[in-house]
Formats: sequence, structure tokens, C-alpha cells
Amino acid sequence: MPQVSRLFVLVNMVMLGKFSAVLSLVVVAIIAIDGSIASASSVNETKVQAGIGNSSMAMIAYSPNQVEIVSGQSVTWYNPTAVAEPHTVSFILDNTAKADLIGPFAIPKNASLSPLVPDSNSEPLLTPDGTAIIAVNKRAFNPIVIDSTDGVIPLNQNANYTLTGTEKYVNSGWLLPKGLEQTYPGSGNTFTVTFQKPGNYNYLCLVHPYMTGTIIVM
Ligand SMILES: [Cu+2]
Repeated sequence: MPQVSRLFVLVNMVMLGKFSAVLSLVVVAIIAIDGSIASASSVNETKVQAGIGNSSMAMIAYSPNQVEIVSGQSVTWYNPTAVAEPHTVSFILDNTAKADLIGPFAIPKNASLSPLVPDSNSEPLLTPDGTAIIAVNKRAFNPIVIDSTDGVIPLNQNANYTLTGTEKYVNSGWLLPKGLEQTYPGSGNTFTVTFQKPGNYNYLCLVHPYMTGTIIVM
């Protein structure tokens, strides 16, 4: 019997004055049977996939890409795929604090550079004069927050961060599938944010800027 019909019958029985003593017990039983009612009142953390797919196909998207929560609740992103495609969850709340994925950095001439991961088929890209290396930006690679005073706050991998809404930039760091984090040493697998202030929070992946999502905090 559908949920609404069961409740309707129950209410009618109670109105007849015959079953009021068991009302609370029956309501508890119905709530226990119906998972949607139970979860709506008890779940305090929403999970979002950063990357979708399996071993033969990976999609560059968040799922679900729009989530509604109430202030005080948390969202956890994780990379569930089987391929080592990195994603970030990056809130750019002030455009002046956006971190580019890569950037040129000066290095001493004749510096010796070797790949961090042996046999990774990688080679540093130098500028033509050999004084700068085009490298991944730490502020796009690592979990990091830039606060309202431009303070740079490093977070741990797989961070759990409480967002007040005053930040300029909040980044998850690179999220790799569990067990494949060492493809890019220092990357993580999850990122959890607790939202304190109501509003619409748009975010994107710095590796794939067309990969976007929204958290609506009521
Ligand atoms: Cu991505």
C-alpha cells in the first residue's frame, strides 16, 4: 500500500477513536519501513561523486551536480572512478583569488630535475631560456583556503573544512580514486565541507573548468 494511503487509513482509524493507543508505535514503524522519511530527518552528510564511471569509461562531471542542504550540514566529494583522472572541488568566491592550474616558476640555470614518479613518461617543460619551469600550481594541487585577508591556509589531504562564507578561495586539492593517489604524490581522495551560511555556492574543477556544480544552502 502506498505510503500516503497507509497514513490516510491510519488517520481515519484514529479519528474513529479505536486505535489511538497504538498510534505512536505504528507511526514509528512506518517511518522505519520508509527509508526516505528516515533519511530526510537523520542524514547530515551528502555525498557527491567527483568524476563518474567505471574501469572502461570515465565521465568528467559531478554527480549530483546540484545539491540542496540546510546550513550546518556537510557535503563530501570523492572520486569513485577506476582511472587516475584528477578532479578538484574549488570554490572561487572572489575572482582575484583564483589559482591557475599551472604557472611558470623561476629555477636556477642547470638545475637537475627528475620525475617524482619513476617511469611516469614525464619531462619538465622549461621556458626557451631555460630559467623557468612550467609547473603545477601548489594552490591548485593542494587543499588550501585563502581567507578574507588573503591569508593562505594549507589544509591536510582529505580535508574536512567548515566554510564560513567569508573565504575568497577554497580548494579540495587533487582528488584521485582511492588507491591511485600516488599517481600524483600528495593528492587525496575526499573533501568534506560543512556550510554555515545560506546561499548558492558554485564550484568547479580546476583541471576541467567545464566541470561545475552548485551547493544550495538553505
Ligand atoms: Cu575534473
